[in-house]
This record gives sequence, C-alpha cells and structure tokens, in this order.
Amino acid sequence: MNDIITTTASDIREMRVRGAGKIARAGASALVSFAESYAGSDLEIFKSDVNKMAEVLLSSRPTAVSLWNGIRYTIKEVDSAEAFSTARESVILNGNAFVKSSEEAVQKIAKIGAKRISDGEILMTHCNSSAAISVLAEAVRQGKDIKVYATESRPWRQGILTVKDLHKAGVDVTLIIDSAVRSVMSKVDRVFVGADTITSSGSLINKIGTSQVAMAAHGAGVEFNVCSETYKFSPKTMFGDTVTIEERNIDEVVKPGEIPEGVKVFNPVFDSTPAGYIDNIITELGIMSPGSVYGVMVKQLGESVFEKGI
Ligand code: RI2
Repeated sequence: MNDIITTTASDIREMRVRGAGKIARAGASALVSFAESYAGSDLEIFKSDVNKMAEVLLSSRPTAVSLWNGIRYTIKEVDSAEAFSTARESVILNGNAFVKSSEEAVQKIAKIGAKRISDGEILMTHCNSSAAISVLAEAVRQGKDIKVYATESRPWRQGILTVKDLHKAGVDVTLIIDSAVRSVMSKVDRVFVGADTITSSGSLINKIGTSQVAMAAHGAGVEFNVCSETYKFSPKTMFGDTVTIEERNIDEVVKPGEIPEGVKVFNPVFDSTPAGYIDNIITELGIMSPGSVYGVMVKQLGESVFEKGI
C-alpha cells in the first residue's frame, strides 16, 4: 500500500485533517503525489492501482460528498485513457485543478456572502467552516463592525478553532455552549454555517446541531445562510442514494469509567437540515435557494448523466 495514501486516509479518519473542503483537497493532493511518484508504466495496472487508492481515501470518512467529488474529479479521465502517460498526467492535472478551483471558490463565497452583512450586525456560526469563516472575515476586512457568536460544537469543540480564526481576523467573537443557541438567537441578525453535503432536494448535511441552530433561527425569524462550494452538492442523491451519517467512538463523548457499564452512548457527527429552514445557499456561482440545487447539478453533470448514471 502506498504511504502517501494511507497517511492521508488516516489523517482524515482521525480528524488531523478535517473540514469538508480540506479533506477533499487532501484526497486530491494525495492522488497527485501518488501519480507523480508512481514507479510502474503499465496502463492497466496503473488504472487498477489508482482506483484502489481512491477507495482507500473514500473509506476514511463517509459523510462529506466533497471528498467523493474531489476524488472523482481527479481520476475522471483515468479509465478512458489509452496510454499510461496520458492517464498519469490526467491525475496530476485534474487533481491540481480541483485544489486550485476549490480554494478560489472559498474566496468567491467570501466576497458574495459578505455583501449580505450590514455594519453593526450580530451573527452566529456553528462548528468550524472555512467557507463560513471566510465570509465573516471578509465583512470585517471591508470595514464592517460585526459581532459573532460561535458555538462550542461538542464533542470535538471545533468552536475553539473558530474563535481563534475569527479573533485573528479581527472579529469581535463570543464563544457559547451549544445549548445556549436558542437563548442567544433573539440577539442575532443572521446565521452562517458551512456544508458537508447538500442533497438534490436542497437539504443540508452539516455538523451535528446545525438543524437545531436552523430551527432556532427559523423560530426567531433570523436569516439562515449556508456557505457551500458547489462540489459539496451530491449528484448521487439525485438517483436516490441517501447520505450516510458518520457515527464516531463513544470515548469522544465520555471518559472511560465515567458512566455505568451498560449505558449506551450515541455519537452522530452530522445531521440533516430540511430545505425549508434554509434561506440562502451561498456558492461560488452566486446565491441560490435550496430549490435551485437540482438544476445546478444537472447543468454541471450534463444531460447525458441520465443515460450513463453517476
Ligand atoms: P468547510 C466540518 O466537518 C463541519 O461540519 C463544517 O461545517 C464542514 O466540515 C464544512 O467545512 P468536520 O470535518 O469545508 O469538522 O467550510 O466533521 O471548511
């Protein structure tokens, strides 16, 4: 097994590399390194090896479709290649192109999303999304005076990363525990969260607790914005696939011996927010409603997807 691939898969599985965008870029970059350092020259063996490496990377975390889309984009020309050099070159070119366009997408989302924010507004974010943080940081960069409430996001406490990121960007940020969301929502003007996956019907799969934040926002009449690159749209959901919600080890929630033996712990990592709770999806292509997601997917995939499938 290849070292770069196994190390990347383990980094993603153990959350040393995390965040839907970052894991997609890490997967694509690992395949680029694999192709660059590939010692053989047989086309058929290369095709089989690349597909195996892609499977190893995909098995690392199941929920964020960004990883699947990034890998699929990177290896899209391998199976049809007629020469080894063409196949290898395509992995390097497509993988690097994916990483570049994914980074550019976040910058575009920052510019578009920041326009939604007015001077003096109070905002909320959940977990640690580079796309959502880029929007908040850009608003401050434009000279807007904003305040942000950031949730702790148990059990991994990614909110600690968020408050550090926002503080560094010059944002006036307050950390709150997850159960304070509804109580604080009455002060908030808008919510910005990231995305792990968006389904063809416009539902959002994101960090556990996102749906509670959305319900609290809905109840308080607060705008709920999802910051998502379009490679977080899941084409597989168009054809009936459901999104697997990752469950992680119970020792992320309780210490050994802390609760009586026999008591169960349920530790789902993500939840689903129905489209009806989402006001805007802010993408690199512009702001859209959840109802527009299906059309964007069809446009990006081309009509032939209905004959060939995914
Ligand atoms: P960006 C994270 O998942 C969070 O759910 C976050 O909202 C989402 O990825 C998107 O992050 P995890 O890896 O791509 O912490 O916007 O489980 O950085």
